[in-house]
Amino acid sequence: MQPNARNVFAMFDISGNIKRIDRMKSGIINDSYHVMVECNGKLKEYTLQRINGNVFRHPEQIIDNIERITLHIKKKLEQRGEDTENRLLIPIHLKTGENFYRDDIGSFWRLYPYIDHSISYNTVETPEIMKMIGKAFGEFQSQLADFPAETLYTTIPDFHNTKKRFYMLYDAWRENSAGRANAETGALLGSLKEKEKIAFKIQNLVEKGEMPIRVTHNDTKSNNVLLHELTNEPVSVIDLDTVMPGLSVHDFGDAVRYGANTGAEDEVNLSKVSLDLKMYEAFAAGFIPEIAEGLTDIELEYMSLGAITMTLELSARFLTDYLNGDIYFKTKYPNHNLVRAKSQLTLAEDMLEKYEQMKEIINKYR
Ligand code: GN1
Ligand code: MG
Repeated sequence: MQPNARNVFAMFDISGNIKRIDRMKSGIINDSYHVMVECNGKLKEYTLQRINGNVFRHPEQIIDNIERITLHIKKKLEQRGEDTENRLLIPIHLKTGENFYRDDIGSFWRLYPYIDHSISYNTVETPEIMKMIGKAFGEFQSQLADFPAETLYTTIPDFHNTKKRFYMLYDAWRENSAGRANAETGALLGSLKEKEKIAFKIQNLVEKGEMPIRVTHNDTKSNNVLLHELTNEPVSVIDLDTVMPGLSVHDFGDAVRYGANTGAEDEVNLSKVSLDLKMYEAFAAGFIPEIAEGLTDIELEYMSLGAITMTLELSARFLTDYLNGDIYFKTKYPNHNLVRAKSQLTLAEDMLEKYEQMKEIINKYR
């Protein structure tokens, strides 16, 4: 049986009495709880999380990565005389000293301070907000520019290896374990396969050693940034589970894929899905100047292709999971992953039509 969040919380080195614990609506991988504690008449808040062990094979390595990354950022903020209170997800330790709790059924739990007075956006409404999200991810990357990437654990190997993602799709199709290989999924797969050449371009450059490897976030959805509730200035970048050596063009691309879509990631009505170039430009305007100093020409050249690549990759990942019987992403209804795969493919096709414009926009930042 799943242990109770209240009992798990009690293992951590926190004093005070729990006032309430609420399950939070969260990402599509982990489970999160908001915990409110009263200590000496003051209320304190925390985020308790159970890590999905199916996705992350070594949660203890993730927590280690996160602790080192957040302490590095803390030092950077202090050097610049910036406030570090209420903006860093530094893992809180157990009473026994470890930085995570492992329950009897093998689940891993971690505890963070809860960052208040901030908002995260599931859908980005305005270019102004999109620009701030870009700025947040850009700052994050620049704060970690001098972090030794090779000392981080690779929490999910080949996470953004687009070629492997496509090959996993082809395997899932052949294995057909959920009996979902049919004309509809076949057409979708065919459409992705047709775009292999463009989808594999960046990975081919990685293999030739032509793309700089940096410490990147790798899951740059808009809801992984906290902005100040009043000023919309970046407060913190969250969901650091996939922070590992990666590519700046992937961080750019994933953020655009998610936040610059005129429809939802899982939009059923495909006529609503397209790339909003204003949002795309706004993200670039926030992101690129923050990291511009360190960017190479090749990264600038492939920035827009990063968006197309990530969108095709996600379409392939969602379709793979659908063919495998929905074992990776949480789903809300039976063909949710299929809907996601179609919607992402539609977005990628629109991006391909707008590719020249996307490149021109990036050229403004050269
Ligand atoms: C997952 O859990 P969440 O929502 O932050 C996934 C991302 C996908 C995203 C698609 C570890 O992110 O790679 O882009 O869903 N995270 C992992 O919505 O696989
Ligand atoms: Mg998330």
